Amino acid sequence: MERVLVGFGSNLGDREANLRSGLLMIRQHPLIALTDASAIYETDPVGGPPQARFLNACAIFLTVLSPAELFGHLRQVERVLGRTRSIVNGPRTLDLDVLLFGDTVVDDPDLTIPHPRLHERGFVLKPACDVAASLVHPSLGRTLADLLEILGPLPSVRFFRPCGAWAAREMPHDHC
Ligand code: PH2
Ligand code: MG
Ligand code: MG
Repeated sequence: MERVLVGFGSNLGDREANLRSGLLMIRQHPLIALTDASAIYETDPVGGPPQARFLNACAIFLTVLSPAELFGHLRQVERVLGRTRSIVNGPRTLDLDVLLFGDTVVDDPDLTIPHPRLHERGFVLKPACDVAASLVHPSLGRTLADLLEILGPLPSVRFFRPCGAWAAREMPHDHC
């Protein structure tokens, strides 16, 4: 059983509903259990064409799936929620990224774990630190809290809603 950190991003359609539906659909898999969810942050777009602001969030799951199996399930959820991949880094109804998969390092053409830009992105590290601040990045050897601190102030990442807004029920941690 591995502890995995998944990043959520949406900037198309009803962004909050997309995060909520994505989380519900991930949890419908019998071999995936949610253990914690971050607050939702509104973030300025990084890279890609000019586009709308994102909502970003992170969640921790426990699973016995392999990285490839988990990735396949996340891709399926993205597809059901209407994700198309016509523009690189373009607007998306829901983007689901495997950020960390325990201490596992994966370097395949279509799946890289830890996520290669995890440590550079405030819109990932800020929500990640709500739920995984003390986890150590397996190739950089630093905690996510350290990596967030290195980025300095992040005016482009703003608190939007508490975690109860998208992950209300059955959350074992009381910050929801
Ligand atoms: N995702 C990207 C590219 N740029 N910017 C923000 N603020 N949030 C994202 O989730 C995001 C992005 C590619 O996955
Ligand atoms: Mg992404
Ligand atoms: Mg992605």
